Amino acid sequence: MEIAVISDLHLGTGGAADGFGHSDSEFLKFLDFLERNFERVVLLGDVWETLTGHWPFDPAAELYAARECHPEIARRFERERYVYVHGNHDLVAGAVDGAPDEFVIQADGMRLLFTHGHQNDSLIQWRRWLSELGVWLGGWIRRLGLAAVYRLFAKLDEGRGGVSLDGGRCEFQRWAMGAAAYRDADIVVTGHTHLPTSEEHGARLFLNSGTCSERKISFLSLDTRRGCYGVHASY
Ligand SMILES: [Mn+2]
Repeated sequence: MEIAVISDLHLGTGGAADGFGHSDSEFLKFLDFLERNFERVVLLGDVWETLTGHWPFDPAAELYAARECHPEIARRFERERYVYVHGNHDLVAGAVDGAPDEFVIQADGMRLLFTHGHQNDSLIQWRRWLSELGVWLGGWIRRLGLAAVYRLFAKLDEGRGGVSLDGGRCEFQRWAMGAAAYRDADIVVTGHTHLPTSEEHGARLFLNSGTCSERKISFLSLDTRRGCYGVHASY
């Protein structure tokens, strides 16, 4: 089976707090390319930004507003080819659309686990209101044009998330490999970190789809028949 994976689009309601950074028409051409070349396109979480509204804690309203702001992309994602797994910024899609928080498929003798990866973050798991308040404040910092402050907070949050470019020391990858072992998966595919990655851990493979926000484009190509797993990034 040939599968493409994209994640972390953070499609919002337009304006300065919308981190998507692409024109919808250009992005639709990228989706055309994926649809032409892959049987399935997995949307691996943080597709919609539902945490940075003018008021906090109304993610369902933000989800509808974000879709109204990007109507053609929203319609496109309803096609049968797309599989939607929610993340932490679009957690509400679990309740609204029935999007699962993980998805396992078996193809050509390989077992693949798809999960966004926020489940690894103890702040998101145990103090969700606090992490969501932080994201909401981040939205206002961007609206107020304080880009340097926003970058500083993003950097601090990155350090907190236990993400390292060294796969052997990366806590996020260690968590993902544990999840893969638990699900008996040969390959675990994640998003969340915005770092496109491929790293072998013994007989298992860790993959991260990176991000399609902030004017960046990255995606994974998985060909289970040929055993080819590619990371593609424009940054
Ligand atoms: Mn995330």
